[in-house]
Amino acid sequence: MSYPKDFLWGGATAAYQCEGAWNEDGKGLGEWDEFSHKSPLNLNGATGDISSDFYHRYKEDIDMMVAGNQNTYRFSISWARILPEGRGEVNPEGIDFYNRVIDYCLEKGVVPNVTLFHYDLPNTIALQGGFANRDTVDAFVEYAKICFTAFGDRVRLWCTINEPKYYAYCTNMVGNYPPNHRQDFNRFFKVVYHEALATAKTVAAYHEMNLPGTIGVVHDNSNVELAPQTKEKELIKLRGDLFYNSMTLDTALKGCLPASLLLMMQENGFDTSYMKFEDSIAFAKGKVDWLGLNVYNRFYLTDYSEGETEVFHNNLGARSKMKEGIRIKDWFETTDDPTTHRNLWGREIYPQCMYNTLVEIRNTYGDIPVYITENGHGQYETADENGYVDDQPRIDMMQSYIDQMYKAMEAGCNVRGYYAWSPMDLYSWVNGYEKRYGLVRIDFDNPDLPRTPKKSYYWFKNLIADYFTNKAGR
Ligand code: BGP
Repeated sequence: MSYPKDFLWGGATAAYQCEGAWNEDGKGLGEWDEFSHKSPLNLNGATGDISSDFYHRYKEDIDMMVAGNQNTYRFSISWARILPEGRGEVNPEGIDFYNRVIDYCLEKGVVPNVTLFHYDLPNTIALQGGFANRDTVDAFVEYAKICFTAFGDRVRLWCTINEPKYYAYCTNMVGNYPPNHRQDFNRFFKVVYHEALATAKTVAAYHEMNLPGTIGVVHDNSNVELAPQTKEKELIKLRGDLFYNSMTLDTALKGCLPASLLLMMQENGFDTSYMKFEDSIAFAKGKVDWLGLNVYNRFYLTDYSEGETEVFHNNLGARSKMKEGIRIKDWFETTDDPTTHRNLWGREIYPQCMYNTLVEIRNTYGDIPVYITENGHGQYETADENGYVDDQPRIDMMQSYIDQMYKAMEAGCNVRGYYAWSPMDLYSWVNGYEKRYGLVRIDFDNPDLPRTPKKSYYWFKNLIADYFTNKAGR
């Protein structure tokens, strides 16, 4: 059936970006607390100390989702709220908080989709090297098992790690996320590898516990497409996929690392000594039940031209003309498609990537269930005197991506759900509160943090109603 009756429609958030309560009820320090409080690289000084205050207002926010016809909510657990020191003693108040959120979701008919790690390590773990340190793999599995034991009777959808590659990329290549390493390929690959291993071991541990749910990993969609002028088409496509996709997707979906990735790394002098032969058993045993895709853009590549390796990233929005991309010496470089537009942060808006990636994933990895775990549009916003925002560009953007998702479902892709990033305004990594994504406005200048649905909230509500009236079960 192309359009399932039990399709999930909802929104996604991450703990650091919406909870606030950064030092309440026994929570330990996270790496983002440290970064946002102390780093000169925190460009606008914003923090997640209070953010949307979801910690205290979760009922109001979940009520708003329900009133908007949403039947699922994707959120992440703050590792440092459960284990303030990263390992060892559990914080019972942290467990209580997520119990309250999960129970309230279930009471309201909302399916919780829970991510174990969304960018924010406990600071103690970060200080020991984070995912660049193999010990973090074991620490992560311990933490995951605590969550499975506490919440696994009620949570049916689990995700290990949000965007392992993008997290590794921002922390080690762009350098805009803590610990802010720049163009450190060795650390980049090592972090993605250990995240893949942590995913595999956690998936295996979850399956061994025989709980009544399923577990996946969330990848930042990275389908590689080639500019027509590209000369070495097969090579650039292969290198692009190895760099952006295969450590996460091949390990999670096929249960192994591709040999060509190791050859590419070794031929280019990268360290692979941390990869252990025995890990292949962990990968084989740790295949996920479903794949989450955060769909924003594609990677549009062509042959390497000249110059040193350089990462292009725009954290300044309209204050910069920088277009997002990368040039990797002797490998490939990203390029511009003159027919597409970019958002004010220099990221390409390309709805067709939704269809293209879903079809490519099915062709490469088979009939795996896929959830679109994030899709949304960041923009500057001004509210009218009633706090209302007419965010038509967001509606246009999301509708065009959803149309492409429908097209892929018609073509037989096994899509099971769609999550808007984000159900309400929240903190945007490095861009703070300037860059808005929410379907519901939060006035962060008002200490009461009042919520006001935007135009897109009503559009999404009607779209969901229309799906169940006109599409589901067809
Ligand atoms: C994804 C992250 C989210 C969210 C979104 C928008 O990569 O999973 O956490 O932040 O991107 O990103 P940004 O806020 O940097 O624009």
